[in-house]
Amino acid sequence: MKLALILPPITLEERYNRAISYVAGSLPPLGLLSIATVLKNSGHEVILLDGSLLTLSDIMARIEGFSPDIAGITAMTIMWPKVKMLSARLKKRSPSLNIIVGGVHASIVKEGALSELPDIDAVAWGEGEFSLLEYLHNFPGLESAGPIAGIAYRLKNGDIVVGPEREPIKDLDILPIPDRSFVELKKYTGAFEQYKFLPVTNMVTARGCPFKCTFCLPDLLGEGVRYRSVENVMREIKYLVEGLGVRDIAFWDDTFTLSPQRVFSLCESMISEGIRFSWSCQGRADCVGPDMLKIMAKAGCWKIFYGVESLVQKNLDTLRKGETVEQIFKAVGMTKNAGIEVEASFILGIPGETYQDGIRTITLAKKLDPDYAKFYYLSPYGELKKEVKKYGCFLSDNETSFTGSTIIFVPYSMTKEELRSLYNKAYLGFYLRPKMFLRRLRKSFRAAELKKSFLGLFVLSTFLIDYLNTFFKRQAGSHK
Ligand code: B12
Ligand code: SF4
Repeated sequence: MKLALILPPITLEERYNRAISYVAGSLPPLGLLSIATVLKNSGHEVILLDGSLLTLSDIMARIEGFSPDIAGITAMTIMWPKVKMLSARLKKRSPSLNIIVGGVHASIVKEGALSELPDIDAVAWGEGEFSLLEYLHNFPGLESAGPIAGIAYRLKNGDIVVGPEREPIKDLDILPIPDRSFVELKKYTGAFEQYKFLPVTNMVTARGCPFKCTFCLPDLLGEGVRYRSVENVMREIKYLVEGLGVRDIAFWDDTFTLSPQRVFSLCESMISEGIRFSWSCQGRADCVGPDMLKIMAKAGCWKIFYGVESLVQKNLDTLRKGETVEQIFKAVGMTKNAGIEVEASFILGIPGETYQDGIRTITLAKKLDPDYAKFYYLSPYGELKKEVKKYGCFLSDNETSFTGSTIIFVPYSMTKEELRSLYNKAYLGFYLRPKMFLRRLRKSFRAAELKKSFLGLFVLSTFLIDYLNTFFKRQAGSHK
């Protein structure tokens, strides 16, 4: 069977916002890579078209040349309208092309996608490797195939066959290592804070997260956490570093530091096998300790990302983050002591958060002093989305606005102007500090870092312009 796996065309400006797009970047779509490899190994002919790098006309031209039987489209929420547009274009070009949609947003809406998107034939939720394999196995005889786990599909008479839940893949080692020949690795530069050295790429060593933060979707790929074995992870690292010349790996596990024992084993293997590369990962403040951080640094870890969210305890509790402000300060201090850089992200506009709370988070963020800080407006996903209207004004249901860089929710506890002013104040206050200038100056001896510094300054100037604009408008308003 011939299959084209597609991430819809989306620019960095559409993914984030104009200002952030200058320092943003993208890395390969790991979900599609994993699926492509499983299908290829089963004898299917597969191409992967990544709309982070390709335009709509590039994609249509590649489809024209390849003439697939099936198109599999992936999408996060922000890409959902693009799926609608792309599926319509594809169907118009070739009415017999079968279109299946999967990924994050499809896993939220499940069979509802079939009524939302008239041009798609099927939708898959959760892990896609074996669902899609089974779908292909039954294709083109779907009319008599019966339910397929993890998939809902349309019959010719318009009826919909909804399959049961698919069991999460228990042993991740049965999955092949994602074959990077489906993409041009060197074309991906990653965002500012995603690499220290180029070429950089991404991989995952586990799936799932045991925590239940209200704004998140921890069970997307199935409940609970599943780990790949250390040997299996090491094979992928060697393939990337020794085989493909990758110098930096971003581990995209939800919480890489979840199991201390496993982190130790992984780091010990990286050290003893002498593979030279830098890497970064995502951690939680309550899942790190000094010994763990020390061995991570020794194994090449240069940065840990912490989703801090807020530095006001009541707001952390509202989000059911399960961490204390004290733990966050301690974890960041320990990470820096181990010689690892820190990236922290913060959410502004949490239900019940006041303007003063926001100011306190910004002030404390400066005290916390991570190397990189990102500030987001609350984009309610998960549990919070269902009840968000209880806590404030929900300004837009349009999926494209769920970027975290657009205001779509304003809690009753502050005004929209206050929220916007907090966002600009946060970026300007955090980055326009002598300490940050000195830090960047020290790094800027390397060409890649110098470029980052210039782009960073440019982005800050756009925040400054927006801040001044809002300030003068408010002044003019108060003189009327
Ligand atoms: C790494 C990561 C990032 C990275 C890079 C993301 C990127 N740009 O691609 C960074 C740090 C930059 C990032 C940023 C953001 N992220 Co993010 N991120 C992740 C994370 C942790 C891992 C993604 C991943 O690669 N997973 C591993 C692969 C194997 O899984 P997968 O892609 O889902 O694919 C599987 C299935 O979905 C399915 N599948 C996928 N596609 C298809 C297609 C077909 C046809 C089929 C059949 C099946 C199928 O099969 C695959 C294999 O089993 C996820 C959480 C998670 N655990 O997935 C969040 C996640 C994707 N991010 C999320 C969010 C909200 C964001 C932000 C908007 C945060 C914010 N500011 O508010 C930003 C903005 C992103 C942007 N604008 O592009 C949400 C998405 C929510 C949503 N409804 O869209 C997630 C789910 C986390 C959460 N909050 O719950 N993110
Ligand atoms: S925010 Fe992080 S810790 Fe919380 S549920 Fe999501 S992935 Fe897990």
